[in-house]
Amino acid sequence: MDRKYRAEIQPVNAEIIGTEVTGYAELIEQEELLIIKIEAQGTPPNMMHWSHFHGFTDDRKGKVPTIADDTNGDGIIDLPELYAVAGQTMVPFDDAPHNMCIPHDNYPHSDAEGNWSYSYEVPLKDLRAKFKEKFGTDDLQLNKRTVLIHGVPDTINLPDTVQGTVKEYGPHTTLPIGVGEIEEVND
Ligand SMILES: [Cu+2]
Repeated sequence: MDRKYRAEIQPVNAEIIGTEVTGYAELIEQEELLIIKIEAQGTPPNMMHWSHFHGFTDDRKGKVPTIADDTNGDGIIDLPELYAVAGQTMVPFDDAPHNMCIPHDNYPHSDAEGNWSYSYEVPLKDLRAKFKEKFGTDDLQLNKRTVLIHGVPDTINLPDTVQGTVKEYGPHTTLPIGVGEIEEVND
């Protein structure tokens, strides 16, 4: 039987980017496919946005961070502060989620209005195998994961206290701007 999940995306760091990121993600877990759909609004326009599901490997449920989670008090939730609350990066919403390759450019791009949508049908067998290789279990535990949208333009001035470098990508690419908690939907 299909299992259906949904996340309502909440704005994070809205004061920094000047717009509020909203939208939703829908995930349908079928026998052989994970069908993913994301609709995002209010993201900085005309740029790539890294997007993933995040989570913990110790059964904790990932949460949307609040300003209370800004542990270094610089007024910004950066990637390390996000990890502590929403969990680490797990599966990308890119051109091959089942490869679980994170640092690259093949992520959704926002239009001139700051909107974008994403859809993908992921082969579950491949995704579970890769997930097990990386995290030691093939149980995706989708109802404990968070949906993340990242990315602000380089023109936004970020203080030196903001961390979050992944390979050649800096804090502008990885800055969290929208987070949603994935819940199972029964309808
Ligand atoms: Cu992420």
